[in-house]
Amino acid sequence: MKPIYVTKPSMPDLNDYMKEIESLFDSHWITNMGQKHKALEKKLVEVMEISNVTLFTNGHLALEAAVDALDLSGEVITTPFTFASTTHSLVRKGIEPVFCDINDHDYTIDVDRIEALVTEKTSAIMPVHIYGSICDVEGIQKLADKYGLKVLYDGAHAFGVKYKGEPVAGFGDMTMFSFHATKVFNTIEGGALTSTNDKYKPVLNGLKNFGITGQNKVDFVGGNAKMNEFQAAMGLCNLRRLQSDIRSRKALYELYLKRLDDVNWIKTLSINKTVESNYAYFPIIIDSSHISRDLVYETLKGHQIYVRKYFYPLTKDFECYGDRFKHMKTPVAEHISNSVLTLPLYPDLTSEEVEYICDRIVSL
Ligand code: T4K
Repeated sequence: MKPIYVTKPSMPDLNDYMKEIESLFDSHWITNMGQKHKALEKKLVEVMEISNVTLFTNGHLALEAAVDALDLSGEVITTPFTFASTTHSLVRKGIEPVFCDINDHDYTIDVDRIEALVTEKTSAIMPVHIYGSICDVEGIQKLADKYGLKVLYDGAHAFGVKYKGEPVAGFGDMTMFSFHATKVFNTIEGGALTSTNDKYKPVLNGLKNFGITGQNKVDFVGGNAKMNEFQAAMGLCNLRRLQSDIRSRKALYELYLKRLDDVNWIKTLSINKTVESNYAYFPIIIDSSHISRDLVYETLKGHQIYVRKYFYPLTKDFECYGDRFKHMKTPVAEHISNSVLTLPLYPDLTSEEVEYICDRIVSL
């Protein structure tokens, strides 16, 4: 058996990609919002069923641009059970993250705990659609409306997901999607911001291109976060395999469920009936009274199965933050973070490999 990693990026057929990039070798226009960038943005407006899509070179810089575009300041209520990017995007912009706990069924923000964290300094809520689980968008919007707060979703994992039949790209003031190599849809590195509000698109275009709004005009103190043409070409090719990729993921997800759902020391992630999933991740929660999470991790590693502890440690406990956030208690997030493993899941994974992984796990 070859080593099995937690994920393996979807890649198009080489000839398909060569055909897609051929014109770039004629035009020599390889970045700065060229034809491929335009074509991908247009296609994503269709696929994501949303009026405004702005592409970025990666998801993280998209998040930072969103913080600027929404003019966030003071405190933002968010969760620590996430990738470094979510918390860093706030701290790097001089904002104080205020950590709310998560719920223990789909690991998204616990809406019932948000209100107690609102202060005069709160400018927004930044929840995470973790693993592609969709937050309680109605409950969050209700609170945002009550206190006049912005809502910025970190939807890095939620590309293509629908909630009650609605595309997830349209909730809140803005949503960020990551198109990193490890995601359900990738542009190698890449990301996008979506919004139903037309006013943000020109601002975001400025923020990702030095604030340049015309040849002799610079309106914003923007940075550089443009997606290049080779990334966009990869995206155009990968969109053509998206539906079959999601079908393959679903079949493997269901096989994992069949094998692991009845194991009494493992809790799997139940997909809410209101959610049309993209099957991005397969997290399991290990009952430590049976076996420690780290022993499962190490044992699988011994079989060359490289599962990951997404997401451990909590971002608020990162060394770079020292004791700064230690006083903010999030016991559910702490428990999940100490007990979670994400198993390999990607379209090229075979059912035999899933059976092999499950055989190793259930024998523990
Ligand atoms: N918000 C959330 C909630 C996120 O999860 C992320 C990113 C972001 C924001 C920021 O979005 P981006 O700026 O990244 O667009 C990986 C990804 O790099 C990261 O995008 C992702 N979340 C995070 C959950 O996973 P690492 O540090 O775990 O990656 P790495 O290099 O260890 O790769 C994981 C596995 O993937 C490897 O063991 C093997 C496989 N792999 C990876 C790469 C890069 C490949 O087979 N080929 C590859 O090219 O962060």
